[in-house]
Amino acid sequence: MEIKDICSKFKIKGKFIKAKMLNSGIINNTYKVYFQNNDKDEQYIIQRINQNVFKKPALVMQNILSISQHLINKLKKLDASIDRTVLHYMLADNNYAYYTDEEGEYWRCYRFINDSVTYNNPDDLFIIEEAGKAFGQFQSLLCDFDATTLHESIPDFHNTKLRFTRLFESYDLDVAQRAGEVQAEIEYLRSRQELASSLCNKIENKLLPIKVTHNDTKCNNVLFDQDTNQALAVIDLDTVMPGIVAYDYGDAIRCVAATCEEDETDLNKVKINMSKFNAFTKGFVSKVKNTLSNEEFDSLSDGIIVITLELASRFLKDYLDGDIYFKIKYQDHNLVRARCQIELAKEFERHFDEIKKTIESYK
Ligand code: GN1
Ligand code: MG
Repeated sequence: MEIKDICSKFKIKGKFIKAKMLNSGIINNTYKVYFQNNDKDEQYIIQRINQNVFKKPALVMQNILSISQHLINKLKKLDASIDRTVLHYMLADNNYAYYTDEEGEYWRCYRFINDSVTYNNPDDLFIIEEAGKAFGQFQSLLCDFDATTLHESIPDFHNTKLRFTRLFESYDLDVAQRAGEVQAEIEYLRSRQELASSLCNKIENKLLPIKVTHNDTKCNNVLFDQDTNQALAVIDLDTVMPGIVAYDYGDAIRCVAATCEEDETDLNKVKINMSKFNAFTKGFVSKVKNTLSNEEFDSLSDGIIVITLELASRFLKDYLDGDIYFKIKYQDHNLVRARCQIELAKEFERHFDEIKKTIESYK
Protein backbone atom coordinates (compact mmCIF):
# COMPACT_ATOMS: atom_id res chain seq x y z
CA MET A 1 0.00 0.00 0.00
CA GLU A 2 1.26 3.47 -0.87
CA ILE A 3 1.87 5.97 1.92
CA LYS A 4 -0.64 8.28 0.26
CA ASP A 5 -3.32 5.58 0.65
CA ILE A 6 -2.37 5.01 4.27
CA CYS A 7 -2.77 8.75 4.89
CA SER A 8 -6.24 8.65 3.40
CA LYS A 9 -7.30 6.30 6.21
CA PHE A 10 -6.63 8.98 8.83
CA LYS A 11 -8.68 12.08 9.49
CA ILE A 12 -6.12 14.43 8.01
CA LYS A 13 -7.46 17.62 6.46
CA GLY A 14 -6.22 18.91 3.11
CA LYS A 15 -4.43 17.54 0.07
CA PHE A 16 -1.58 15.03 0.12
CA ILE A 17 1.56 16.48 -1.47
CA LYS A 18 4.39 14.02 -0.84
CA ALA A 19 5.95 11.51 1.56
CA LYS A 20 9.58 11.15 2.56
CA MET A 21 11.04 8.14 4.35
CA LEU A 22 13.05 9.02 7.46
CA ASN A 23 16.05 6.96 8.42
CA SER A 24 15.90 7.39 12.16
CA GLY A 25 15.33 4.42 14.43
CA ILE A 26 16.26 0.83 13.84
CA ILE A 27 12.86 -0.69 14.60
CA ASN A 28 9.86 1.04 12.98
CA ASN A 29 9.48 2.48 9.46
CA THR A 30 8.85 6.21 9.59
CA TYR A 31 7.69 8.68 6.94
CA LYS A 32 7.17 12.41 6.98
CA VAL A 33 4.17 13.40 4.91
CA TYR A 34 3.35 16.83 3.54
CA PHE A 35 -0.18 18.16 3.17
CA GLN A 36 -1.67 21.38 1.97
CA ASN A 37 -4.69 22.61 3.86
CA ASN A 38 -6.31 25.93 2.90
CA ASP A 39 -2.99 27.16 1.46
CA LYS A 40 -1.19 26.16 4.65
CA ASP A 41 1.58 23.55 4.62
CA GLU A 42 1.04 20.91 7.28
CA GLN A 43 3.20 17.93 8.06
CA TYR A 44 2.54 14.62 9.73
CA ILE A 45 4.54 11.57 10.72
CA ILE A 46 3.30 8.18 9.59
CA GLN A 47 4.78 5.07 11.15
CA ARG A 48 4.42 1.38 10.56
CA ILE A 49 4.75 -0.43 13.85
CA ASN A 50 7.20 -3.31 13.74
CA GLN A 51 5.16 -6.32 14.86
CA ASN A 52 8.19 -8.53 15.12
CA VAL A 53 9.14 -6.31 18.07
CA PHE A 54 5.75 -5.08 19.30
CA LYS A 55 3.49 -8.11 19.35
CA LYS A 56 0.38 -6.19 20.42
CA PRO A 57 0.44 -2.85 18.62
CA ALA A 58 -3.08 -1.92 19.75
CA LEU A 59 -1.97 -2.14 23.37
CA VAL A 60 1.15 -0.11 22.60
CA MET A 61 -1.14 2.62 21.25
CA GLN A 62 -3.31 2.36 24.35
CA ASN A 63 -0.22 3.01 26.50
CA ILE A 64 0.82 5.94 24.36
CA LEU A 65 -2.59 7.57 24.47
CA SER A 66 -3.03 7.24 28.22
CA ILE A 67 0.48 8.54 28.88
CA SER A 68 -0.03 11.45 26.49
CA GLN A 69 -3.33 12.33 28.13
CA HIS A 70 -1.70 12.34 31.55
CA LEU A 71 1.04 14.63 30.25
CA ILE A 72 -1.55 16.94 28.73
CA ASN A 73 -3.49 17.14 32.00
CA LYS A 74 -0.37 17.86 34.02
CA LEU A 75 0.96 20.46 31.59
CA LYS A 76 -2.39 22.22 31.52
CA LYS A 77 -2.33 22.40 35.30
CA LEU A 78 1.09 24.03 35.04
CA ASP A 79 -0.39 26.46 32.52
CA ALA A 80 2.05 25.22 29.91
CA SER A 81 1.11 25.10 26.24
CA ILE A 82 0.40 21.59 24.99
CA ASP A 83 0.61 22.41 21.32
CA ARG A 84 4.27 21.64 20.84
CA THR A 85 5.11 19.75 24.03
CA VAL A 86 3.12 16.55 23.46
CA LEU A 87 2.52 14.50 20.33
CA HIS A 88 -1.02 14.70 19.00
CA TYR A 89 -2.17 11.47 17.39
CA MET A 90 -4.60 11.47 14.49
CA LEU A 91 -7.59 9.20 14.57
CA ALA A 92 -8.21 6.76 11.75
CA ASP A 93 -11.63 6.51 10.08
CA ASN A 94 -12.71 3.88 12.61
CA ASN A 95 -11.85 6.32 15.44
CA TYR A 96 -8.91 4.24 16.62
CA ALA A 97 -5.50 5.87 16.80
CA TYR A 98 -4.16 3.32 14.33
CA TYR A 99 -5.10 1.81 10.99
CA THR A 100 -4.63 -1.86 10.11
CA ASP A 101 -4.05 -2.55 6.41
CA GLU A 102 -4.98 -5.68 4.43
CA GLU A 103 -1.68 -7.29 5.30
CA GLY A 104 -2.32 -6.82 8.99
CA GLU A 105 0.27 -4.05 9.33
CA TYR A 106 -0.44 -1.38 11.95
CA TRP A 107 0.02 2.27 11.05
CA ARG A 108 -0.22 5.37 13.19
CA CYS A 109 -0.06 9.04 12.48
CA TYR A 110 0.71 12.16 14.46
CA ARG A 111 1.02 15.82 13.74
CA PHE A 112 4.59 16.91 13.10
CA ILE A 113 5.54 19.62 15.57
CA ASN A 114 6.29 22.75 13.56
CA ASP A 115 9.80 24.18 13.55
CA SER A 116 11.16 21.28 15.55
CA VAL A 117 14.40 19.38 15.05
CA THR A 118 16.12 16.34 16.50
CA TYR A 119 19.82 15.82 17.09
CA ASN A 120 21.55 12.46 16.92
CA ASN A 121 24.79 13.29 18.61
CA PRO A 122 24.84 16.95 19.60
CA ASP A 123 28.01 18.70 20.80
CA ASP A 124 26.28 21.80 22.11
CA LEU A 125 26.14 21.54 25.91
CA PHE A 126 23.04 23.72 26.06
CA ILE A 127 21.19 21.22 23.88
CA ILE A 128 22.42 18.32 25.99
CA GLU A 129 21.30 19.95 29.23
CA GLU A 130 17.93 20.62 27.61
CA ALA A 131 17.68 16.93 26.69
CA GLY A 132 18.39 16.10 30.33
CA LYS A 133 15.64 18.45 31.45
CA ALA A 134 13.21 16.96 28.92
CA PHE A 135 13.69 13.37 30.09
CA GLY A 136 13.77 14.52 33.73
CA GLN A 137 10.51 16.41 33.28
CA PHE A 138 8.96 13.41 31.50
CA GLN A 139 9.88 11.29 34.50
CA SER A 140 8.62 13.76 37.07
CA LEU A 141 5.33 14.51 35.27
CA LEU A 142 4.60 10.79 35.24
CA CYS A 143 5.72 10.00 38.77
CA ASP A 144 2.09 9.85 39.93
CA PHE A 145 0.89 7.71 37.01
CA ASP A 146 0.01 4.18 38.08
CA ALA A 147 2.57 2.13 36.16
CA THR A 148 0.69 -1.11 36.78
CA THR A 149 -2.05 0.07 34.39
CA LEU A 150 0.41 -0.01 31.48
CA HIS A 151 0.72 -2.93 29.11
CA GLU A 152 4.26 -4.34 29.02
CA SER A 153 4.85 -3.64 25.32
CA ILE A 154 7.98 -5.78 25.24
CA PRO A 155 8.01 -8.21 28.15
CA ASP A 156 11.30 -8.28 30.08
CA PHE A 157 12.65 -5.43 27.99
CA HIS A 158 15.11 -4.29 30.64
CA ASN A 159 15.45 -7.56 32.46
CA THR A 160 19.21 -7.48 32.11
CA LYS A 161 19.62 -10.73 34.02
CA LEU A 162 17.42 -12.56 31.51
CA ARG A 163 19.06 -10.76 28.58
CA PHE A 164 22.39 -12.22 29.70
CA THR A 165 20.95 -15.71 30.14
CA ARG A 166 19.49 -15.50 26.63
CA LEU A 167 22.79 -14.32 25.21
CA PHE A 168 24.63 -17.31 26.65
CA GLU A 169 21.90 -19.63 25.36
CA SER A 170 22.30 -18.20 21.86
CA TYR A 171 26.04 -18.62 22.18
CA ASP A 172 25.61 -22.30 23.08
CA LEU A 173 23.08 -22.86 20.28
CA ASP A 174 25.17 -21.00 17.73
CA VAL A 175 22.55 -21.19 14.97
CA ALA A 176 24.41 -18.78 12.69
CA GLN A 177 27.80 -20.47 13.26
CA ARG A 178 29.34 -17.27 14.55
CA ALA A 179 30.28 -18.24 18.13
CA GLY A 180 33.93 -18.68 17.18
CA GLU A 181 34.22 -14.98 16.43
CA VAL A 182 32.92 -13.70 19.72
CA GLN A 183 35.02 -15.48 22.35
CA ALA A 184 36.55 -12.32 23.82
CA GLU A 185 33.20 -10.54 23.98
CA ILE A 186 31.49 -13.49 25.66
CA GLU A 187 34.32 -13.79 28.15
CA TYR A 188 34.08 -10.12 29.07
CA LEU A 189 30.30 -10.22 29.43
CA ARG A 190 30.51 -13.34 31.60
CA SER A 191 32.91 -11.48 33.87
CA ARG A 192 30.32 -8.68 34.21
CA GLN A 193 27.25 -10.87 34.67
CA GLU A 194 26.93 -10.11 38.38
CA LEU A 195 27.23 -6.37 37.87
CA ALA A 196 24.72 -6.53 35.01
CA SER A 197 22.26 -8.31 37.31
CA SER A 198 22.66 -5.87 40.18
CA LEU A 199 19.69 -3.63 39.39
CA CYS A 200 17.40 -6.58 38.68
CA ASN A 201 18.32 -7.93 42.10
CA LYS A 202 17.43 -4.61 43.70
CA ILE A 203 14.06 -4.65 41.92
CA GLU A 204 13.43 -8.22 43.11
CA ASN A 205 14.27 -7.18 46.65
CA LYS A 206 11.93 -4.18 46.35
CA LEU A 207 14.75 -1.73 46.96
CA LEU A 208 13.88 0.26 43.86
CA PRO A 209 10.35 1.42 43.04
CA ILE A 210 8.68 0.61 39.74
CA LYS A 211 7.65 3.76 37.89
CA VAL A 212 6.66 4.80 34.40
CA THR A 213 9.80 4.82 32.28
CA HIS A 214 10.46 5.73 28.66
CA ASN A 215 12.99 2.99 27.93
CA ASP A 216 14.54 4.54 24.85
CA THR A 217 16.00 7.80 26.13
CA LYS A 218 18.27 8.56 23.22
CA CYS A 219 18.85 12.22 22.49
CA ASN A 220 17.10 11.89 19.14
CA ASN A 221 13.92 11.05 20.99
CA VAL A 222 13.67 14.67 22.13
CA LEU A 223 12.29 17.39 19.88
CA PHE A 224 13.90 20.81 20.09
CA ASP A 225 12.75 24.20 18.88
CA GLN A 226 14.79 24.87 15.76
CA ASP A 227 15.38 28.53 16.63
CA THR A 228 16.02 28.46 20.37
CA ASN A 229 17.17 24.85 20.83
CA GLN A 230 14.93 24.58 23.85
CA ALA A 231 13.57 21.08 24.38
CA LEU A 232 9.92 20.75 23.41
CA ALA A 233 8.74 17.17 23.73
CA VAL A 234 9.82 13.62 24.40
CA ILE A 235 8.83 11.32 21.54
CA ASP A 236 8.89 7.59 20.66
CA LEU A 237 6.67 6.35 23.46
CA ASP A 238 6.47 2.75 22.16
CA THR A 239 8.48 1.34 24.99
CA VAL A 240 6.93 3.36 27.80
CA MET A 241 6.43 0.68 30.43
CA PRO A 242 6.83 0.02 34.11
CA GLY A 243 10.53 0.27 34.96
CA ILE A 244 13.17 1.96 37.07
CA VAL A 245 14.58 5.45 36.62
CA ALA A 246 18.20 4.26 36.54
CA TYR A 247 17.71 2.59 33.17
CA ASP A 248 16.27 5.72 31.58
CA TYR A 249 19.01 7.93 32.94
CA GLY A 250 21.69 5.35 32.11
CA ASP A 251 20.52 4.85 28.54
CA ALA A 252 20.51 8.58 27.95
CA ILE A 253 24.07 8.94 29.22
CA ARG A 254 25.20 5.90 27.21
CA CYS A 255 24.04 7.73 24.15
CA VAL A 256 24.68 11.38 24.80
CA ALA A 257 28.05 11.21 26.53
CA ALA A 258 29.76 8.89 24.05
CA THR A 259 32.22 10.53 21.66
CA CYS A 260 31.13 8.29 18.80
CA GLU A 261 28.15 6.69 17.15
CA GLU A 262 26.71 3.47 18.53
CA ASP A 263 28.42 1.45 15.77
CA GLU A 264 31.90 2.99 15.72
CA THR A 265 34.41 0.50 14.28
CA ASP A 266 37.52 2.22 15.62
CA LEU A 267 37.44 1.37 19.31
CA ASN A 268 40.06 4.03 20.05
CA LYS A 269 37.38 6.58 19.32
CA VAL A 270 35.02 5.15 21.92
CA LYS A 271 35.37 7.54 24.84
CA ILE A 272 33.21 9.46 27.27
CA ASN A 273 32.91 13.18 27.05
CA MET A 274 32.65 14.24 30.70
CA SER A 275 31.38 17.72 29.84
CA LYS A 276 28.47 16.19 27.98
CA PHE A 277 27.88 13.78 30.85
CA ASN A 278 27.82 16.74 33.24
CA ALA A 279 25.45 18.80 31.13
CA PHE A 280 22.87 16.02 30.75
CA THR A 281 23.10 15.05 34.41
CA LYS A 282 22.62 18.63 35.55
CA GLY A 283 19.47 19.00 33.45
CA PHE A 284 18.04 15.61 34.36
CA VAL A 285 18.67 15.78 38.10
CA SER A 286 17.27 19.31 38.34
CA LYS A 287 13.90 17.91 37.26
CA VAL A 288 13.81 14.62 39.17
CA LYS A 289 15.55 15.33 42.43
CA ASN A 290 12.39 15.89 44.41
CA THR A 291 10.86 12.64 43.23
CA LEU A 292 13.73 10.19 43.86
CA SER A 293 14.54 8.17 46.97
CA ASN A 294 18.15 7.87 48.16
CA GLU A 295 18.29 4.33 46.77
CA GLU A 296 17.11 5.56 43.40
CA PHE A 297 19.68 8.31 43.41
CA ASP A 298 22.35 5.83 44.27
CA SER A 299 21.30 3.54 41.43
CA LEU A 300 21.73 6.18 38.69
CA SER A 301 25.45 5.61 38.21
CA ASP A 302 24.99 1.83 38.08
CA GLY A 303 22.25 2.36 35.51
CA ILE A 304 24.79 3.76 33.05
CA ILE A 305 26.98 0.67 33.09
CA VAL A 306 24.17 -1.87 33.38
CA ILE A 307 22.25 -0.52 30.38
CA THR A 308 25.42 -0.38 28.28
CA LEU A 309 26.19 -4.00 29.14
CA GLU A 310 22.59 -4.90 28.39
CA LEU A 311 22.66 -3.34 24.94
CA ALA A 312 26.01 -5.03 24.24
CA SER A 313 24.41 -8.36 25.15
CA ARG A 314 21.41 -7.64 22.90
CA PHE A 315 23.52 -6.73 19.87
CA LEU A 316 25.77 -9.74 20.42
CA LYS A 317 22.83 -12.09 20.83
CA ASP A 318 21.28 -10.79 17.62
CA TYR A 319 24.58 -11.33 15.83
CA LEU A 320 24.69 -14.92 17.13
CA ASP A 321 21.04 -15.47 16.13
CA GLY A 322 21.72 -14.34 12.55
CA ASP A 323 20.47 -10.73 12.77
CA ILE A 324 16.78 -11.23 13.31
CA TYR A 325 15.92 -8.27 15.55
CA PHE A 326 17.85 -5.09 14.73
CA LYS A 327 17.95 -3.71 11.23
CA ILE A 328 21.52 -3.99 9.91
CA LYS A 329 23.34 -2.12 7.16
CA TYR A 330 26.15 -4.63 6.59
CA GLN A 331 27.02 -8.18 7.57
CA ASP A 332 28.88 -7.67 10.85
CA HIS A 333 26.89 -4.64 11.93
CA ASN A 334 25.56 -6.18 15.15
CA LEU A 335 29.01 -7.43 16.11
CA VAL A 336 30.46 -3.96 15.53
CA ARG A 337 27.67 -2.48 17.65
CA ALA A 338 28.30 -4.99 20.45
CA ARG A 339 32.05 -4.31 20.47
CA CYS A 340 31.45 -0.59 20.59
CA GLN A 341 29.08 -0.94 23.56
CA ILE A 342 31.53 -3.20 25.38
CA GLU A 343 34.28 -0.61 24.95
CA LEU A 344 31.90 2.06 26.18
CA ALA A 345 31.01 0.00 29.26
CA LYS A 346 34.73 -0.26 30.02
CA GLU A 347 35.06 3.51 29.66
CA PHE A 348 32.21 4.07 32.09
CA GLU A 349 33.86 1.70 34.54
CA ARG A 350 37.10 3.69 34.29
CA HIS A 351 35.26 6.94 35.04
CA PHE A 352 32.92 5.48 37.64
CA ASP A 353 34.14 7.41 40.70
CA GLU A 354 33.96 10.72 38.91
CA ILE A 355 30.51 9.85 37.56
CA LYS A 356 29.23 9.06 41.04
CA LYS A 357 30.63 12.24 42.53
CA THR A 358 29.12 14.39 39.81
CA ILE A 359 25.65 12.92 40.24
CA GLU A 360 25.91 13.51 43.99
CA SER A 361 26.95 17.11 43.41
CA TYR A 362 23.67 17.90 41.64
CA LYS A 363 21.52 16.27 44.29
C1 GN1 B 1 16.18 0.43 19.26
O1 GN1 B 1 14.81 1.77 16.90
P1 GN1 B 1 15.17 2.61 18.04
O2 GN1 B 1 16.42 3.38 17.73
O3 GN1 B 1 14.07 3.46 18.54
C2 GN1 B 1 15.81 -0.37 20.51
C3 GN1 B 1 16.45 0.24 21.75
C4 GN1 B 1 17.94 0.32 21.57
C5 GN1 B 1 18.24 1.11 20.30
C6 GN1 B 1 19.71 1.11 20.01
C7 GN1 B 1 12.25 -1.47 20.82
O4 GN1 B 1 15.56 1.68 19.30
O5 GN1 B 1 16.16 -0.58 22.87
O6 GN1 B 1 18.55 0.97 22.67
O7 GN1 B 1 17.57 0.53 19.16
N1 GN1 B 1 14.37 -0.42 20.66
C8 GN1 B 1 13.72 -1.58 20.78
O8 GN1 B 1 19.98 1.94 18.95
O9 GN1 B 1 14.28 -2.66 20.84
MG1 MG C 1 12.74 3.59 19.94
